[in-house]
Amino acid sequence: MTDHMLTIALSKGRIFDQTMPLLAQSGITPLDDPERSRKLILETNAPRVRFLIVRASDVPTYVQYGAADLGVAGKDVLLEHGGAGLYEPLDLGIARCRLMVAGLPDVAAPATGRLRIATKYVRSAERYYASKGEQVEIIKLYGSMELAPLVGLADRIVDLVESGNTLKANGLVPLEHIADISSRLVVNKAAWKMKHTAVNALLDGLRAAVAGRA
Ligand code: PRT
Ligand code: MG
Repeated sequence: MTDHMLTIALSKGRIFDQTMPLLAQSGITPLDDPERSRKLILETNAPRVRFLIVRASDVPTYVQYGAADLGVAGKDVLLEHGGAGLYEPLDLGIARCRLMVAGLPDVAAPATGRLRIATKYVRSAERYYASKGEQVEIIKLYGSMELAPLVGLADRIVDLVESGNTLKANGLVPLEHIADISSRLVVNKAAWKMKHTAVNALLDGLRAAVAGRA
């Protein structure tokens, strides 16, 4: 195995698709397409750079523990992870969406008892309702949050909204805006020191690519 100078953790789908043009402008292109190849380690044209293909929510973990030097993760994922062991030096401005509270239209909060909130964003939801001074019951889900209010599992959901089509298709409406979300470059704190030259070169390339896009 070659001694890789930089290992970058990415998830398949929108983050990979939207990060590739930025990396390409910095001179880095993968030798395989992760949607077609089943490889989880992708070599690139740059002999000392490789990509790891991981679940979106696992990117901060790979970087935190130094299995990857850098990664690209949604702010939603970083808010849940907490950011331990990571620097977040660059907002890539990609995979934009909003973290929102949504629910059925014209449904009042229950007169008694706590509002039930279904979400996979437990920490963000807890923080949001705590900041409003509201006591709620958070119900952790791993996906298809939109279903929860339709079948009486929860009064509201906290989820990402992009076009709003998913909410609309399920008869839900956006109710409250919690945060604007985009994907961030994250760097392992040790790699930031030990591989500063390589990390900085990549960061400069990505910064220029992001600025050129704005
Ligand atoms: O799919 P997997 O379980 O592996 O992980 P993931 O769903 O976290 O990954 P992925 O690739 O779907 O999302 C990666 C990142 O993209 C997220 O962490 C966000 O930062 C960002 N992003 C941007 C989004 C969306 N837009 C988005 N629309 N992530 C998810 N969605 C989903 C949303 O959860 C909802 O179900 O799309 C639906 C809403 O879209 P609209 O257009 O119908 O409003
Ligand atoms: Mg997904």
